[in-house]
Amino acid sequence: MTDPISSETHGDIRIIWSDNPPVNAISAAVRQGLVREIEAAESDDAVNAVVIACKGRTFFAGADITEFGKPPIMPWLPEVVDRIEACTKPVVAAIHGTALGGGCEIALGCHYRVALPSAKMGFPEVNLGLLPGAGGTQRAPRVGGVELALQMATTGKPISAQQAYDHGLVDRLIEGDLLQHAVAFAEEVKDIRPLPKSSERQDKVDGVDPSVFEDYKKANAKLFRGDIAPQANLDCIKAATEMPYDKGVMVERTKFMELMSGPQARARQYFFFAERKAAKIDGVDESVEPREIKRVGVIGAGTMGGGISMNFLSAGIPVTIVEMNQDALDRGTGIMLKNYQSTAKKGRMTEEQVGQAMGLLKPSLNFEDLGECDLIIEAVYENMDVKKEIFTRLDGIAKPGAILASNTSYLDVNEIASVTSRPQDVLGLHFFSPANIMKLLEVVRGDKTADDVLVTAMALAKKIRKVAVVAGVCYGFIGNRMLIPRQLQAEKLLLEGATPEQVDRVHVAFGMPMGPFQMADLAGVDIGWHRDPSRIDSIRDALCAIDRWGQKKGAGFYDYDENRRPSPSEKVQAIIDDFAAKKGVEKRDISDQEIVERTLYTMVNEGAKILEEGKAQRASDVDVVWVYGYGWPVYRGGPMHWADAEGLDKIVEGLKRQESRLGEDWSYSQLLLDKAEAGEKFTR
Ligand code: T1G
Repeated sequence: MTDPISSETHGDIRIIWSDNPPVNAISAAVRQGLVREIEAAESDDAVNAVVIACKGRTFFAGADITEFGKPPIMPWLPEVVDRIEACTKPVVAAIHGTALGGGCEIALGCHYRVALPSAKMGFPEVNLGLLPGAGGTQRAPRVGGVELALQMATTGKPISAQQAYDHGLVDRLIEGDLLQHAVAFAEEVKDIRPLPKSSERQDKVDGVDPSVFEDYKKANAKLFRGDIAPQANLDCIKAATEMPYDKGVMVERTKFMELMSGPQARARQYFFFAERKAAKIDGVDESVEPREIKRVGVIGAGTMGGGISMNFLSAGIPVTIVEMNQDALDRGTGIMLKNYQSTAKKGRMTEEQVGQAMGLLKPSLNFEDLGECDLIIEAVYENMDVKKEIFTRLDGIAKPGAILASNTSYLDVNEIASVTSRPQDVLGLHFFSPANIMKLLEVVRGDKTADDVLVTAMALAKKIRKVAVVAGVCYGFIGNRMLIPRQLQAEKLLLEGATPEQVDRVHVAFGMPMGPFQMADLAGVDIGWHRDPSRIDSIRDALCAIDRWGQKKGAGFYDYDENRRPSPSEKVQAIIDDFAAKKGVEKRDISDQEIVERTLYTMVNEGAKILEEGKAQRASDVDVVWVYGYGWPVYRGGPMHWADAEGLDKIVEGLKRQESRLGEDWSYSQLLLDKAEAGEKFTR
């Protein structure tokens, strides 16, 4: 293993280099090398100042997460940062790329910081269920002020070099060659004493009104719901305003260790790698090249078609969008423009960028225009006959090598592919609504889908900033298939005595953004409805039959006021009671735990079936789908990681407890039973 740390000398300035691709993670070797080189520079009389810089694409991007959970290797990072700060000669951090976590802390341990304008600094530890554990919660407020430190540490969002400079976290922004200017800066400051030590600064932490912290928490309440790390970060920064550095840093260490040993940090660190693993396709050689996608065709300018198109337009990829009539086309493109303009109004894109994006859009009523596209995505009515008719036409129009994708959310992609002469070029691209916002993309691999088509889809997903997960062909793929048992049990629970509010409350308390019935009302109670008001086989049918299709109709499982605020509906309760009476279902008290077991444990069982049928590549992919597609709380890692944390034996026990109520179609996943029996886990 080559030593990632080296040094060179320019005149009387020592440069300490880190070269630890891909992101200069601060591994044990990096930590050991930094201490070695700082001590060497300090004892070398020919050296009057030091620059710490990184090769490759970024300054240190943080501690090496792969070391977490393993026996610590000395020196640990706090010691390294303190050693840099204690150096008797000035140390300058030369920052490019993303100085994150421990990388930001190393920079703060330096006496000075210079950065490229394109650089970013941040404390993403909170996204790992942690806090900056190498003095960052004490140094950042001392150098950048309490407000900035709170924002960085509790949100995990990086700040620009300009913002860092404006708040004093960076001493100079460098236009041009970073190293050359960093050495020049070191020359300028080499004789200045006393050395500016972040840990000794008090001006920005003395006399801070404690109400700042309560106010911040009130203004950012969402951050503090569920996740425990944001509060710990706030507490440490508050400590920086109440006690000297050496006491505050003990508070930081105590809280860091508490978080590190807790289930939320474990879940978030698991998820960090789960998300990256999802991008890998088992069994496809890394050498398989993606096809070039210069123009995308979208069939259907409805909510999905418009949202899907926006993803490509925003990534600078031209789109030809096709509709059946001018009204539908105008309505669809109008909504796309309105969405862009509201984004621009929020300052998240400029008017010019709106113009650029819309300038790449080619609306058309002519199906033949799709002949110029390299990827064509069908986003029309969820009906197999309609889709088959479209793919039959596409087969005759699309150019050779064009990829033909369906945005279907449930239907059989193999059956759709079977009407074409090119099933190897067909797959599913299941976007989640709203398609221009939701990050999840299920890439549905047909039996005949070619490897390079799959590789193209995964590469394109990254380009349009989606988190893609490969799914096999089955009804509902991964996410929606696991919704089925959840919704089935949720509706059965209503007949047995639970209310929509109770079921939803249990799910929101668990950490979901909304419960099954709130979600049904938002997405549309009529999704998948057979449209026959005379046929009433379920509570859903009964609601659809009287136009209670959800928020869009002002009523669904809940009543809604003009601001779409939900309230329990007596009418719905009457429908439920009537239905229960007709079915002869006895009402009884339902415990919250029963709701968890019948809706969440059955989801885990379905996830296990998806795995045993090979419809997901790995358990962590199932978790990525549920976090990004449905808002499963990351601090619980995802359904399969959560099940592991609960204990699979406990999951099986719970299901057995509920078995008599789960319905005649209920069956156990053999994989779940086997793993529970063997004391194994899904996600380790
Ligand atoms: N440790 C180990 N590996 C890492 C890593 C890290 N910190 N960051 C990235 N990688 C790997 C990643 O798994 C992937 O590997 C490859 O690098 C490229 O990453 C004490 C405790 C820097 C913005 O949380 O946010 O410091 O899949 O695909 O999209 O206070 O990586 O190729 O095998 O994400 O260009 C705090 C985490 C740590 C930053 C680049 N730091 N990383 O994004 O590439 S905790 C973080 C990122 C800490 C101290 C505390 C991103 C990135 P592979 P990538 P990218």
